[in-house]
Amino acid sequence: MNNATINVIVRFGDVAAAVMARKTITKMLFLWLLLNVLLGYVAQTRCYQQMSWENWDANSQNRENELDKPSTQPHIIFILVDDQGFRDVGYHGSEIKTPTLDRLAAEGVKLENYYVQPLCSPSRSQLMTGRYQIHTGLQHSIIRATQPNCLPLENVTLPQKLKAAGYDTHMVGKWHLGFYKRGCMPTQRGFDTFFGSLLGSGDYYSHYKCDGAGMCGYDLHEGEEAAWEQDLGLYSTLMFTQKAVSILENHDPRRPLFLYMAYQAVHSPLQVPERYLERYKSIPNIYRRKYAAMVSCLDEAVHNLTLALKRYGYYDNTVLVYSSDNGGQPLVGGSNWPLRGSKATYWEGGIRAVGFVHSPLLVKKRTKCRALIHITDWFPTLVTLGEGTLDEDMNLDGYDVWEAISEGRRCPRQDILHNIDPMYVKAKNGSWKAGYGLWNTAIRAALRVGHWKLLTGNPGYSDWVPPQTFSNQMLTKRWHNERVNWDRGKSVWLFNITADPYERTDLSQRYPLIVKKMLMRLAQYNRTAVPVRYPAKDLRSNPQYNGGVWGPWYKEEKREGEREGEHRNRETGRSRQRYTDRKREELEGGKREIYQRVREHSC
Ligand SMILES: [Ca+2]
Repeated sequence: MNNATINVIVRFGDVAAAVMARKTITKMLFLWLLLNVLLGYVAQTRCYQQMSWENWDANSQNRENELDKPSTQPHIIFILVDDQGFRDVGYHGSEIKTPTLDRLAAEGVKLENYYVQPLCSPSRSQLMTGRYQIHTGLQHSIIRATQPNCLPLENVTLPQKLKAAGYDTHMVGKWHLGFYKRGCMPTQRGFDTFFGSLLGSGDYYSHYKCDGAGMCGYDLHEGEEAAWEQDLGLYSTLMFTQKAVSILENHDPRRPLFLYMAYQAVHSPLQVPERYLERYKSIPNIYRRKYAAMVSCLDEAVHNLTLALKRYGYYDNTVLVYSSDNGGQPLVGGSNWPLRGSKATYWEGGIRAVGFVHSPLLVKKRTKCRALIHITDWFPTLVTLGEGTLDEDMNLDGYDVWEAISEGRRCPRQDILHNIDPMYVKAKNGSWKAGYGLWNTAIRAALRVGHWKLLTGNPGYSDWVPPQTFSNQMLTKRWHNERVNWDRGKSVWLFNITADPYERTDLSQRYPLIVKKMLMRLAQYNRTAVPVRYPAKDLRSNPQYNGGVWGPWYKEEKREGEREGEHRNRETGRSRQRYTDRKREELEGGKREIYQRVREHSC
């Protein structure tokens, strides 16, 4: 092969290589373009899908649904009844008919080992704070109308905690936690609104309350003012229910609601619309008959309240708690039979209460909860249910008992300090010696640990009182004779409450070691007690200095803007006083019927 031939072959090879390279580039270019077209289509399709009106509508609907969605926080309706005795509900074998309470309890969870305090202010203070009386300074008696005293302001309250968790908080009914200065009023302690009385045991129609001679005044309030304009002279059970229904009607059920419904009923004075009395003609004792009628009216009120919960769209997401604040008072018709003692005592009749939870949100319904539950437990239980926060430095005495109630799980509470009251009249027979040098048994105290209950000092009226004791029927003397003979001279008692719920067999002599252990526990608790707050009567509290109205009398907290209002108040004070005087005259003259004529269709 000559050189010319070789050159031709080389040139041909270069051309071929060049042609091959161009084809490859063209192919790659084509594939790149194809890929771009495909990606563009996909992107365009996705974009179209995102921006279509249908999808836009659906998305915006989802966002709205998110806003419309009911809160996961349940509505909390807490019904606190005044002085309803352990026996005074149908399902505890009472002759009093309470079909609503029976049904609500039967469909929910009956609390059959449930404890409160023996008096109004103590129970209410523990409900509001989740703390024992020895930790708030309210361990003695009640907060009296004339005392410059109230639930100490350093305590965070249940409505404050729920409010911080996003709840709207409303209170209707009886406060009884002090009002001597503005900062003590319910609307300053966590409630958005308040309609009710600051004290207890006022007239059910005129809402007029006397606390000793010359200390009389009007006690119905809207917020922090006297509710003169709103007062139609209605029976309070009916009036408070109407107010609660109005709150439910005007509140948005998508927002969590806390309604504290603290009925004046069924505390004395024994007043009730006539038609409820007709059901109890067969009860010979007039006190018991009136009391029974008052309970029936209350039962109807709770019925109307639950109807409103359903009507206005709350019911499915509601936890309703029902509780009495202390035991019944047999002298005015109440009954704790067969429990021992009564209101104001540390016997079971004073502190073991009617209570139940009704809610579609309960896991196990139609059951009885026999776990030890105490009124301080509502604070952590309800704050946790409401998705609120519990800080460790709150030093709560209550436990979250929701799982014990709702699912029947083990209850975290194993004991209850019923109280230590160092101011109560000392028991004559009490001594350090009787308390093995561990405790002065002259001091009034009561402690529960598991099945055991220990009492020291003077626990209070200790008889067992059958419901008809004060009737005009013949009674056996058996129950009355039992008490005085074998209780005289004692200052320590020990009972196994599970085996002996009626406290008939004192075991303190048989089990001295258990007594000693429990006395040591009392002493331990006592080391954590704060000083008792029980100030002397302050005559400046007299309503005559406040336009005839019970209300704050410490003026130093007045805001600048209120100065102007003071002049107006002085001006209107006289006319209010005239109004108050007229009401008193009407009452004293037996003219209550003018109030009773006002519509009383239903409680
Ligand atoms: Ca009470």
